[in-house]
Amino acid sequence: MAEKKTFYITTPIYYPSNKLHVGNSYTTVAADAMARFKRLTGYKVWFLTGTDEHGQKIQRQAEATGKPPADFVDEIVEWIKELWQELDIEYDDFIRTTESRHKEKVARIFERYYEQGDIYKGKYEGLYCTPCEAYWTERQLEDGNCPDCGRKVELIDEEAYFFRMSKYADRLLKHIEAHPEFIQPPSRKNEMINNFLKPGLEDLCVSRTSFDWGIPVPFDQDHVIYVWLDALSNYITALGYGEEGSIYEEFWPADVQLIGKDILRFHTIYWPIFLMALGEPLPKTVFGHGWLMLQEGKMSKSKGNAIDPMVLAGRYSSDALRYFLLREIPFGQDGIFSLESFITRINNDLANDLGNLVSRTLTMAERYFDGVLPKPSAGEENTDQELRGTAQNTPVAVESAMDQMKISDALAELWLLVRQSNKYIDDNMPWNLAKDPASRERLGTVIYNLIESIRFIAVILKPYMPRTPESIWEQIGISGNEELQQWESLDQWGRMKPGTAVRRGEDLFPRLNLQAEIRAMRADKPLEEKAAGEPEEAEEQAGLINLEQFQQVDLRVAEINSAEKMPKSDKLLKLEVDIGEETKRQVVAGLAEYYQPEELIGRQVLFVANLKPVKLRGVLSQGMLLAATGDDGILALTTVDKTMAPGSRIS
Ligand code: ME8
Repeated sequence: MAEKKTFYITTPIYYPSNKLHVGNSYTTVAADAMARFKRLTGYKVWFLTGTDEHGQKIQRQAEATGKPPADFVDEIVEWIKELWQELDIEYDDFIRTTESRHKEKVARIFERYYEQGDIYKGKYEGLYCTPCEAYWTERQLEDGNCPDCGRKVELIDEEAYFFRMSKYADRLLKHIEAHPEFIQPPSRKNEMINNFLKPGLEDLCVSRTSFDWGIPVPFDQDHVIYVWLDALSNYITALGYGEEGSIYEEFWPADVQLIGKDILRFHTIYWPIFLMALGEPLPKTVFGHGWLMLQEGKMSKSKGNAIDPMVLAGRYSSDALRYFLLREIPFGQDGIFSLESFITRINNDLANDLGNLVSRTLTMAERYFDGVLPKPSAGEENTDQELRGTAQNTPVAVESAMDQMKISDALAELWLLVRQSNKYIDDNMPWNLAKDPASRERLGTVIYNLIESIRFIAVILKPYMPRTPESIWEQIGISGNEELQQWESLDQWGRMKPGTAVRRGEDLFPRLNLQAEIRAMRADKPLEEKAAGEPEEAEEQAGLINLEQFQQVDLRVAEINSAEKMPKSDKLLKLEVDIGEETKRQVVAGLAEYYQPEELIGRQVLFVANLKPVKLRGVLSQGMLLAATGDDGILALTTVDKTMAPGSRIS
């Protein structure tokens, strides 16, 4: 058997300086979707994430809480791991830079640089931004502040080791120019070349002496290794770089190193030079994605304007959050996170498009075929061909988008199939086919095709939303059939077995009330809690009505005395109903497609008695019968479950 192709993907290792926000989750969710996609499509994947635990910033933060740095980071790292579990991040390894497997290798790497003359001792007198852990020159500052984060820089003056960056600058420039895929998206490449490489690379200070929370320089214990040299090495130390029999040979160089554009300089200038000095190959692609912004600007752990992904996933499900992050923002560009756009995506894409497709289809399969998947007929009509064509093209289109790291486009491709399937229902109107026994075979074909299309959708959806397909598989009766959940099973349309038991489950994504969600989240309390504490405000907030408003509707039991078809109308019936008043009410109702006039006589139905009379086709209608309408267009009158005196109030 041929060896599987490998795929190594990394995220930045996060500072455990504070809980992570939805912006940090964005990188990790995107990396997870890529990793899952590659696993699904047959690659042997290694997905690495972790935490960057040393440095002055963490030491200061720990001091501020009165905890030793090691205890301080332990707590946050625990939280981060829980978050990744909550968001279904399926990493293969989680590296902490405080682990000895990392520290020992970084010390050896530093020693080697020193021995081969890449590092020399000197004195650093200059500027430093602690939140970014970055050195700056006077010329690079913006309005006297750090050009990256806009915060104050500090003047430091200490003995330090320096790395001879300039020695490798030309080689790096050549590499970047010869490998257009190295810095992605391409727009970021020129920024690096023009702002940093062309003006000439200065040697980089790679040790500090004014604090001790770091990896000591092995031959000069007053120094700790600069946190970025320490951190960047994680991508190879985690693979066991330098160890006999490690997976390093198998997975390095990385296929994709995913980062935010804020740390592109470290990953496309320092990191490749550190690797060149070790004689190791460079990662194939460093992809700098855009920022997830709030309306008021960039989200940041230290600005205190961060949105807690744990709260969002807890309230709306991790699948919904993952979908939003991956779908809303074209990968690479900046995008705005707002609750409005999040809820709108849930309602439109997940509840209306996907959720309705599944619930309508399964309801019809239960109603018309007792939950047993019918057999499709041999022939195909135009709508069948369209649906099948879209379904068969979708895996190809999704894979091509993913290969170009266009995650949002991949989901857009998948949604074409979701929408095409909904259109297929509307085009074929199964509820009409169900009325005519001669159309039974056609009805079976339509239901079969819908379920097969839903299977395609669920298989492709899995890397992006790992939980939802499980529920779909359950509903379409293939949760025990792993073969039908595989990517390979999409090579052929029609693999669902007729006779499979299918069963409608809970709605995948109930629709949400936007206003209620906005108010509840603003109050930063779950809606239920709020409603209990401040009833009036909560009701108004949630778009609810109070009892008084409800009682303005005069609801009665109406008994149908007579019913007849309205002339020249296929839809309307003219009824006479008794609501306990002296004179009977005349009502025009759109029931003709669902009921024969004679079967209505004598029925007791719920009735709105104080609706303003209107004329329909010139006939006066004095009230309204209440009926339930199903997603599939089925209509059912609402009745009382005991015989009541006509006119009885409903409250
Ligand atoms: O920089 N939108 O760690 P960090 C999108 N430890 N992504 C965002 C974001 C936002 N608003 N805010 C943060 C570090 N990110 C270093 C990395 S790697 C060897 C060391 C993401 O905790 C983005 O990927 O500050 C960014 O690069 C990363 O979080 C920074 O996380």
